[in-house]
Amino acid sequence: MILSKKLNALLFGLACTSSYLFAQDAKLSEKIRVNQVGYFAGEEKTAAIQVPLSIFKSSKRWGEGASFEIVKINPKSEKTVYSSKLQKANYYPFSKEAVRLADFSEVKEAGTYYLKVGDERSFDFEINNSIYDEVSKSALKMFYYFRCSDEVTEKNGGQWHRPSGKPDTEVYVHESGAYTGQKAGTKMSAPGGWFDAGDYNKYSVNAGISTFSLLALYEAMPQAFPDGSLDIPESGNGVPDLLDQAWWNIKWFEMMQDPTDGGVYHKLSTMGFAPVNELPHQHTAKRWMIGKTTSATLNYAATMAMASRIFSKYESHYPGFAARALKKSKMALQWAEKNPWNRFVQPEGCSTGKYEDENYSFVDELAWAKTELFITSGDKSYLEGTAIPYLDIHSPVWTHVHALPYISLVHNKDKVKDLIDMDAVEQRLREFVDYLIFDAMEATGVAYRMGNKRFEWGSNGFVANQAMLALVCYQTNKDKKYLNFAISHMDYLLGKNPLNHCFVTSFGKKKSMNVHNRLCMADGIKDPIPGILVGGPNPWEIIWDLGPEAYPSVLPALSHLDSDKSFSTNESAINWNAALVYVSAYLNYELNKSTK
Ligand code: 9MR
Repeated sequence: MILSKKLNALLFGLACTSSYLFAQDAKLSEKIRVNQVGYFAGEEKTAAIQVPLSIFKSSKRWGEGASFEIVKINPKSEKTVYSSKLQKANYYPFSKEAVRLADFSEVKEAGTYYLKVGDERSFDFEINNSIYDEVSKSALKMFYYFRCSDEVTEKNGGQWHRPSGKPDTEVYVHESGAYTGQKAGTKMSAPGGWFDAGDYNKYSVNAGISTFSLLALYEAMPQAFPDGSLDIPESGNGVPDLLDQAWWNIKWFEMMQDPTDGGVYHKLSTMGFAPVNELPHQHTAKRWMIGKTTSATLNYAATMAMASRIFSKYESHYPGFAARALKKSKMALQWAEKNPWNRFVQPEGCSTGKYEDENYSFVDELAWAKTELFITSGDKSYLEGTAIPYLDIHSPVWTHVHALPYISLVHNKDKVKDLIDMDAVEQRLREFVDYLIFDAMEATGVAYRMGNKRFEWGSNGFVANQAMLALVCYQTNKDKKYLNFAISHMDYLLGKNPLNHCFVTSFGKKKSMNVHNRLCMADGIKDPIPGILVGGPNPWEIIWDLGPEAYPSVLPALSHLDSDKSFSTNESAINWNAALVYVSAYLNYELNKSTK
């Protein structure tokens, strides 16, 4: 027994040494960028290889090129299973680099691989049929760790368990939100919800769009996260875990409405941010209902109308909710119609997030609210004055919710197709995404096959949201270009990017370790909460945190630092994660149906 143990250890040692030796043949290169999690066996697979800019001065850009190899790592050996030429070089203006893509879509066998160019190699990556199983689960589980007014148990949360904090059973209406309805000082109770981002406050407009993305996934793919799939306290309650997660926010959001007049408070917040070394239960500052805005109220009307139709399927679990939510949605719409231009003004003495809407119109929020009410009620008159299906589309973000009504219409096509011109709805959405695809395949983003040009706060959120739009287009006609666009955007988030960095915590090889998030900064645990998508490169506000000198580069796609002090590039936020959940889960389920 002892001998065989020793023998095993020896053999194991030899095996490790030999694969180590193999790996040493080629040295790891920052210039070879792959999706560090991996690729779907049957789908497009590309890696990006940075080459000298001088390539554009030589004929090499168009002609002869270096070749690459895909090496399969077996337990005791490594073998080149595929080789081909790199594609012609393209210029990526956002990082000022020349990039050649390696297409190895033909490699379809499950396994662990790396990509080799000359004597340089990439990180290892996997190829299999359910490559986003773990990423999608972690991205959704993140919402459990972010729960306000709840403990994270050791059973469900492992090493990230923590006591309950911020009960929010005593919240006071601030004078900034008291110009209609309830008086300043009124005591309200609004427990639950998610901490918005790196801070412990709850902001209505961001809560709404995040809830939307999760519920939209449910409407697109109700089977994606069945009951028991996530290991959360509600697992086993007979409701899909996806809805359990959304519910935690919805039950709080419901309480953000002034019951006397239907207006919705803009945020539930302390007056200042909590110190970064305090967990929720350690920070007990007074909580306020601050501001009452048209954007928050319309966002609420939309979210409640959508939640009403979805949770009506689970009436026995949430008795009365569906009818109540629809009523509250209508009340909210009425308030907003009477108060069509109430913008958020940060009150004096308050320094928490503004989610301000001063430069934007509410045309999109109105269209979203009315369209959700139309879908839920079947009353076509709600569409009047919304410009749907001819409303302009933008990449979804809390200031721009134009695309959301289109998404819900596509997801509810069967229910509404006799009442609205669905061809026009789908065409409008596809036209917008086709433009993003043009950018990704033929214009500025061609080097990385990236449609996103918006390197601003939460750039990774734009990448994920654009991928979500593409997947909704895919549902309209099953055109593979939409699927490929989403896959390529996931590749970007998981490592195939100019920083060679994986932006989702606990995944990849060059990992995000130091996310700007108080839960992670104050818990004394080295590893961050898993499944967090960090904000991403953003050159504009780095001056607010560490300053430009601290960053490796101030070029748009390179202005990112894995530092917990870099809140402008390395924070978490529920809206970015919710889109990641949609995209990773949709792809995983769609491409892996047969094995579920
Ligand atoms: O998402 C917001 C971004 O668009 C703004 O530029 C930025 C600065 O005002 O604020 C972001 O939102 C933050 C909010 O204000 C407070 N909680 C953290 C949010 C995400 O970074």
